[in-house]
Amino acid sequence: MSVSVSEFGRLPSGEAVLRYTITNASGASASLLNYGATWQTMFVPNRKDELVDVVLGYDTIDGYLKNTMYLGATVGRVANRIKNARFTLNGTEYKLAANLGTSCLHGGNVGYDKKIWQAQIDGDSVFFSLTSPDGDEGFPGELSVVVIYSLGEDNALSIRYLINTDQDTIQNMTNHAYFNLAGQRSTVLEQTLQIDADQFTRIDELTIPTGEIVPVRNTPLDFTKAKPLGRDINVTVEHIDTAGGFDHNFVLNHPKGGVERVATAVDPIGGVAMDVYTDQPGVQLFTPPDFSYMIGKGGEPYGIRPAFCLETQHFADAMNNPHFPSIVLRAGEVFSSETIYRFRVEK
Ligand code: FUC
Repeated sequence: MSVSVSEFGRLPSGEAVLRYTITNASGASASLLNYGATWQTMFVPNRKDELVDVVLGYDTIDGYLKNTMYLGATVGRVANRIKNARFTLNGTEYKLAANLGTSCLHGGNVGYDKKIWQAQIDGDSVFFSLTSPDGDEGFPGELSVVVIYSLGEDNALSIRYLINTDQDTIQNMTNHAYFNLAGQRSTVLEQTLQIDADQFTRIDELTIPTGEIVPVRNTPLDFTKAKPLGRDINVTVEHIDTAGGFDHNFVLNHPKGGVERVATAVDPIGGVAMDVYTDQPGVQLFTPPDFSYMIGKGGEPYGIRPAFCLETQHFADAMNNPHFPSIVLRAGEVFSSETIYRFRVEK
């Protein structure tokens, strides 16, 4: 196992953006940027033993500066939508930056995805830390965040979060990797997905939770048995059409609690499989319709149905739905969570 560091580019301010690459003994590797604590590459072997880069991204910092889709970024302080960009905590209403219509999306105008993080190599891991000031995008309390990426010899990338605050606040962070298990330029429609979730949180036409927790059974959101992503992606129920594809939070079954396998995706052609493990209660499945406007790695545009995201997190808009698991972090408490994306070859 080795960790190397190089300059990836410079911000308009002249500040250097650094790239950290962790490589294991078999040659699999993960690259991470201190800009947005971003997961930039993940090279893993396929059935022919070729190394395939299974996360979408850019070769230059310019791509990331123009990136409005959070490719590989660490998202915070609160992932996904907060309805009407406001919430109430301890009897006080907080107004947040509204950067998606009237909602606050992925932390506001300048979320953690657009910040330079402090980075440190520790053994086989890269630690990224960030201090988010009191009032950042409207959120109360100074939040201290550490995100730790580690690569195992078993081709598993672990992402750990350690978060604390000096005042009661809310937090719900995730990583926004876009996966394509076949590599950079094909559709993911044939790739199969299984999610261990018997329920999902219903959304409205603006992709905001209605508050209902609904069984997946007899709906296109039934991924309890593996099925190709393309099978039900064009249906007109559960706002799959208005969302442009899947953009839904699944309520994970978590039979044992703790960090456990919650989803598996497979590319039947190349054979790359990915198991997702987490202790989080939910996972947002997002399948963007069309990235052909986006020039990705290799200087070529991405296309139609280019990837899927499995963003492990608490449920969207939890503060405005008190029956959802709480995202409140109290002063002095430490929130700790882990998600692992483990890659293997299916014979
Ligand atoms: C996902 C989705 C959102 C949004 C964003 C870029 O998290 O849930 O709808 O489009 O990605």
